[in-house]
Amino acid sequence: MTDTPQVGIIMGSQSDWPTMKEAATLLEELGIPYEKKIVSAHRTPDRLWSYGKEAAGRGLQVIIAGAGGAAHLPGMMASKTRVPVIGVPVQTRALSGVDSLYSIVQMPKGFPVATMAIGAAGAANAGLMAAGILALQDSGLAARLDAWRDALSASIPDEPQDD
Ligand code: RP5
Repeated sequence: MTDTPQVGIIMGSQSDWPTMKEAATLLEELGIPYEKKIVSAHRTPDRLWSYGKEAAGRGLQVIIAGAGGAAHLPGMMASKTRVPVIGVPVQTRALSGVDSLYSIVQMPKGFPVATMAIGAAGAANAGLMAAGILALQDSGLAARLDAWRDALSASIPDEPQDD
């Protein structure tokens, strides 16, 4: 997207993208400019450091950080910037993402990460959470988010159907 990004979607690996794409899809649907980057706590620590150092100055308002396994990316990013960090635990093969969840959710006092559910639903909700935060200062976005929520509610049938 060409507009200055308001949201940064970062992930530890290319393999996280199918999950994190859910967040990107929501941001696109709601017309929120974002960027997406691979930033690994373990493999590219210098990239993590400079991304965190520059985030606020570049105008990022929310960072969505997804990682799997020993998922230190969201917490390390929260230690480096005051921009709110939403953490997405990516589902893993070995431990089903419980490892990712535990790595992200138990932050020490002082450096919060708003932790979502494991996997695709968590990534989509991260996009919606970012939208809700930005909508506090943007009435146009607030209206689009309200309409999105109303459409979801309207799509739920009253009764279950046979297959
Ligand atoms: C983490 O290790 C990444 O966030 C990813 O979820 C996991 C596995 O990475 P790859 O080995 O697939 O690159 O750092």
